[in-house]
Amino acid sequence: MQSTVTPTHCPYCALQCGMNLTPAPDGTVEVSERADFPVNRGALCGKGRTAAAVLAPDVRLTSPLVRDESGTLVPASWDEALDRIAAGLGRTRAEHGPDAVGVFGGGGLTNEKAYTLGKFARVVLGTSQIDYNGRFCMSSAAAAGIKAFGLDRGLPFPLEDIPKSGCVILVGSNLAETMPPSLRFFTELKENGGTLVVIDPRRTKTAEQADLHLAPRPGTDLALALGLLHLVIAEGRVDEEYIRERTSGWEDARAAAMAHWPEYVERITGVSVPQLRETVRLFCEPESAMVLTARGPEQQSKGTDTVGAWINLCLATGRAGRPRSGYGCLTGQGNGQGGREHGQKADQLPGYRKLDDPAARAHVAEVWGVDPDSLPGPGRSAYELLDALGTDIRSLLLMASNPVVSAPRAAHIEERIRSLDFLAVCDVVLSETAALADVVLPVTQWAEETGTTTNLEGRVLLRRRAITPPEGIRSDLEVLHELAARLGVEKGFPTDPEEVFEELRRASAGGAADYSGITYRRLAEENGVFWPCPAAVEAVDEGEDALLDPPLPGGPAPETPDAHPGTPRLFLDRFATPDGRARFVPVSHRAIAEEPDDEYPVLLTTGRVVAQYQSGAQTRRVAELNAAAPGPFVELHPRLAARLGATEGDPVAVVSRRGRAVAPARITNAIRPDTVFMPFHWPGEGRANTLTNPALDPTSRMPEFKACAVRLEAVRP
Ligand SMILES: Nc1nc2c(c(=O)[nH]1)N[C@H]1C(S)=C(S)[C@@H](COP(=O)(O)OP(=O)(O)OC[C@H]3O[C@@H](n4cnc5c(=O)[nH]c(N)nc54)[C@H](O)[C@@H]3O)O[C@H]1N2
Ligand SMILES: Nc1nc2c(c(=O)[nH]1)N[C@H]1C(S)=C(S)[C@@H](COP(=O)(O)OP(=O)(O)OC[C@H]3O[C@@H](n4cnc5c(=O)[nH]c(N)nc54)[C@H](O)[C@@H]3O)O[C@H]1N2
Ligand code: SF4
Ligand SMILES: [Mo]
Repeated sequence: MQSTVTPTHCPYCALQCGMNLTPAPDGTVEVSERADFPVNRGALCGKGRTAAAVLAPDVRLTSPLVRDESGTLVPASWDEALDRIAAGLGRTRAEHGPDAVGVFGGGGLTNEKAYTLGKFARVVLGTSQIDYNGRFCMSSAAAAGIKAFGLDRGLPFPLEDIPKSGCVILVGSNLAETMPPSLRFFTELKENGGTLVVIDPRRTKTAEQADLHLAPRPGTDLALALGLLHLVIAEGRVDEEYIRERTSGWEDARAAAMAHWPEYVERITGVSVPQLRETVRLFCEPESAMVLTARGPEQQSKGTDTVGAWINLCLATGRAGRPRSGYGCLTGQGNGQGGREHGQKADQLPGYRKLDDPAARAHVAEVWGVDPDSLPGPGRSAYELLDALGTDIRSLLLMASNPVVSAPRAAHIEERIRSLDFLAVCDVVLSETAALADVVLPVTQWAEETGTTTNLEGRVLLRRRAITPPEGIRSDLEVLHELAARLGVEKGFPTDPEEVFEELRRASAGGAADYSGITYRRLAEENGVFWPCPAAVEAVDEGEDALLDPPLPGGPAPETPDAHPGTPRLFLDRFATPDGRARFVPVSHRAIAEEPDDEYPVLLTTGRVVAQYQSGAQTRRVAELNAAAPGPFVELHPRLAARLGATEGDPVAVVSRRGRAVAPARITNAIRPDTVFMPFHWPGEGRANTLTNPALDPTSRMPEFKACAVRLEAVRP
């Protein structure tokens, strides 16, 4: 075993905080501060600090499991488990055709794994039916970003630009809990004289830091953004010159905003006209300003239009593609950004290429050594795929997601999963979804394998192997290699991550997310490289010259003086649209899919707490985190609690058209009286997703996690 300190990155969220790992003689690993990484400068949240606890053999899977004749999962050899998966998937394909085999991936997978999983689906299985949990995450922001800017990269600038801005509007992000080390950038913003506006139906830890907190009714952010744009126009704060020179489509967007009078917007959102005016003042007076969205406004059945409306606000005021200004999305999962670029998405090929673009198909087919016509077309989105399990889709290979806990309308999805002919799950722990599988494969984790991730800034990072994985565990790449071979494809599925990355570089070359100039060596020497990063400066199209930025300190390795420095800041000279202009999108307010009524009079919104991660599959196995956040709860206003006759800690039933969940009451003034909040980290009785509405955004296919109608019932303890 190596005994040196290995600098690497956290396994959890999209900040990808830098950390040092040191193996101890007893087989455990110590996580310690790594100060040289600019995103967290040594700081870690409790999840990152305790991440090594999930490496322990007593909480993780240590052997493949197969379901025996009595229906119990029992340990099996790798050969038996892999043979069973190949037989299960192969049988479905033979009997029902390739599209009856589904693949579901995750934004926690490294770029190498996401790339290989997408290739495996299209080349080995020949199925179009692949999607991933990122659909539930930032797909609305991605769709809006592509419409407006021609490109989707979470933040178009490094986090270190935030303190230099004049004002930041944070829409539906609770980053004090979801990305704690990033709070520092906002504290520095205020120290530098900038202001912070937070928009959240709850007065969260993040909202407590704000100069101004707006608490709209859940699901009304679209109206709110339109109301702000209306005031920008009415108060003569539009940047006409910028609009003329750098945008298109203003007239229609302007007309749509003019229909959203402040008083009308106040009625929809519950945010007062003076607060709207104050927001406009704070946003427009400084020389620079930013809007950052997270899941609050995005996880709505109109999330794409909502983000579009916030982008319109930025464009109308000349706050995009200029220094210290812009629109950005705070992505979520460890590789939420890279995971959406390299082909595990239903409509996508590596390099952020479109599966229905003949030139993209030809390019990738050549790298893969297959006939372009053999590549399937676009498939279903994540919820639609899960909803089709047991009917159109008979077998599923699932890697790095736990939909039994995290999918909307989860009881229905759980029932769909149970109705499959065959389910195989690769995971590090026996998640609630893995527990339903016919075969479970135990895979290596972050500290045990090398791979790249791309953080919320578009910074590609190298996670390094620091320890040897336990005997009997294999990597996701080894699994896909073995399955490909068993399904008749001997070549093209290497198990060495660097070899995969070398192929990914070629596949992504010339695409929107171009990684061709990035190598493992550069990543080891620099603190990450921002994409697009074409192979050499000469290779860049003239039209893309503008994407070139001055090198970051530490720039390309000296041995490769011609190397492209990467692109920390996007759009400074032109947007990534064909004419270089950003596009306004005309949008109008519409209601959420399920408005409260007499039977279901209260709004439910959902989200996260600092000590648990996602479906909790990993963090519920860490004692320190469980002590801090032991179980689900229903956050509600004293007025609602009084009406129920509930006091702090009493069990409360939350009932929607999809089901019923029970959890203890947490009574607080920090939430709107018409709204309750539940975190979604737990299975069982308190599972928030039993209640949520799978109404989908028409463009991004994002479900409406953030707003549905419920009623509350007192439960006799
Ligand atoms: N501790 C922790 N950190 C995480 C994660 C985790 O599970 N746990 N997950 C990671 C991932 S994958 C993601 S995507 C990010 C998510 O990061 P965030 O987006 O910050 O997390 P959420 O708690 O889902 O939602 C943020 C806020 O949106 C508010 N909200 C609810 N409805 C609305 C609405 O209609 N409008 C507005 N404006 N706000 C609303 C909620 O009250 C909540 O405070 O966090 C990442 N970091
Ligand atoms: N109600 C409600 N529901 C939500 C949300 C919400 O705000 N409200 N947010 C949504 C969002 S933004 C997201 S991102 C999803 C996330 O929800 P999930 O997709 O369920 O995410 P995780 O819980 O992170 O599941 C990842 C699983 O993969 C395993 N794993 C981790 N790393 C690896 C790896 O390298 N390989 C393999 N094979 N397995 C690995 C973990 O152990 C875990 O079991 O939830 C969504 N669901
Ligand atoms: S903020 Fe995110 S990346 Fe940083 S330590 Fe916490 S979970 Fe890990
Ligand atoms: Mo997410």
